[in-house]
Amino acid sequence: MRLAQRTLCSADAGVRLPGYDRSRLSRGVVHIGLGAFHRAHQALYTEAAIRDGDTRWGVVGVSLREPRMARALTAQDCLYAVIERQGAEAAGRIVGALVQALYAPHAPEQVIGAIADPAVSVVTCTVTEKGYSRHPSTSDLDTSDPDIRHDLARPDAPRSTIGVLAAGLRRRPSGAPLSIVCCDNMADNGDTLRKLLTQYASQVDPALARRIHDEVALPNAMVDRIVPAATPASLTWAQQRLGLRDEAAIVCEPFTQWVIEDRFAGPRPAWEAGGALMTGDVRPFQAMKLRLLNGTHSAIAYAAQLCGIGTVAGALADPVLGAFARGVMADLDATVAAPPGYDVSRYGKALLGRFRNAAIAHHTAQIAMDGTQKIPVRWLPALRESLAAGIERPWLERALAVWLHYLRCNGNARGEPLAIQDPGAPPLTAALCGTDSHAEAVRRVLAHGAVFGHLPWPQPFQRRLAGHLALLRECGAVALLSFRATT
Ligand code: CS2
Repeated sequence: MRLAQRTLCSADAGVRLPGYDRSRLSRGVVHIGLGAFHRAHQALYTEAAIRDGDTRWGVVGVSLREPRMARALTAQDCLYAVIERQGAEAAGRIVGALVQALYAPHAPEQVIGAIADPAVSVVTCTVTEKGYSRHPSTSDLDTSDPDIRHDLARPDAPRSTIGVLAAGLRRRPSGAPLSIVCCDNMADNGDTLRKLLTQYASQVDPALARRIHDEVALPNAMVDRIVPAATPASLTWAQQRLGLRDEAAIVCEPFTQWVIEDRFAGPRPAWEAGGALMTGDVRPFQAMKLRLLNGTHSAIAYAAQLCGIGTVAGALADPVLGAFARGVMADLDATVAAPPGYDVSRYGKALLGRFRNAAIAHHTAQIAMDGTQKIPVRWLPALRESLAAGIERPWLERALAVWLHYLRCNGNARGEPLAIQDPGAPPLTAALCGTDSHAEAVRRVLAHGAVFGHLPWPQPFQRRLAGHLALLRECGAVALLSFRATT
């Protein structure tokens, strides 16, 4: 039997139901990017606010890129399950906060109309780092992006995240303040989105740019929860657990965190009901999370991909990769200032525990995607700051070599092909493969300012990187990453 409003009563007795009358929900939030992360994160904080009795916050979910999820959710009355797993423990709930699921190319007017609706005072976004049409080297709006070019020519029929937000804002009556919360893993994510949106608006309609300045708040936010993409196996497991078939079911870790800059233009859901922390300054939380969690994640992902290890927990269980993960984390830990009340080392230890959660299959291929967007945020600021202070970060430098090797080699240690999913990767791969000299490959790849920035990298660092690439080519990842064991 499929999950729907009328079949809710058949859900397994251990599964928590929404517990409120969904017919009383009005729409108050628009979310762009209907992926698993939103459904297992922000939607649950909104669900908690609704459960507390505030029915203004029904969520209109919007997919910009693919129709499958909006279709699946619509077919089950926008209900879906989130099941938290850790070891043998599992706790499931069915979420009722979503009131509508739209695929923007099929419902452009409804999407723009929802953002323009004065009853909607909050828009949240999870569209991945590359979904903001940001030029990687300047962090300005990438006006060569085909979707932005299209939207600038036809602003009333937008395709990009920025274009859709701007079209909705343009149609909003003035005097209806809106808050847009970017929930992607970017440093200063709210400020970045404000800049991109303003740059776009200035080209479409200068009055809109002024209104964004006056009426739109874009708080920075740090989001955290490990939410693997669904697989046929996770959907089947969820079905057994729920007693119902749910095409949108999510299996994720129990941990969740949301730290939000307390800077809103109008009303918002009381996300504190779900444990959100409102604060004056999100930056220390962002730096700690982006470097320690995401930075170590990326290092694990590329090393595991080279070794043919499919999941994060599998990588942590491997002695060499486990030591590598701890080393990268320690290198990153040394570059981070603790947010108030935090012990960064304890935070790091807890992260390693979360990574070891084998009950959720977090695929290293998923984390390895879009490295050219992720590495400049996760590793390079820490590396730059350390080198400028004359400090080597041996594990992090090895992680960088591993990523570059991943981009240039055709297969993993088991001879299986590597399916690199990163639209920004081809120029780096070409730079790395265009020469037999490792030193020259390093020189050429670091010259890609879009990823590595425009300041020169110290020569000794370049020589170390070239040495790592040579060892990777000759002996493979395990040889490079076992270095502490052999010295
Ligand atoms: C991961 C993140 O896929 C990735 O790049 O590092 O999705 C990570 O799981 C989340 O940011 C955890 O909060």
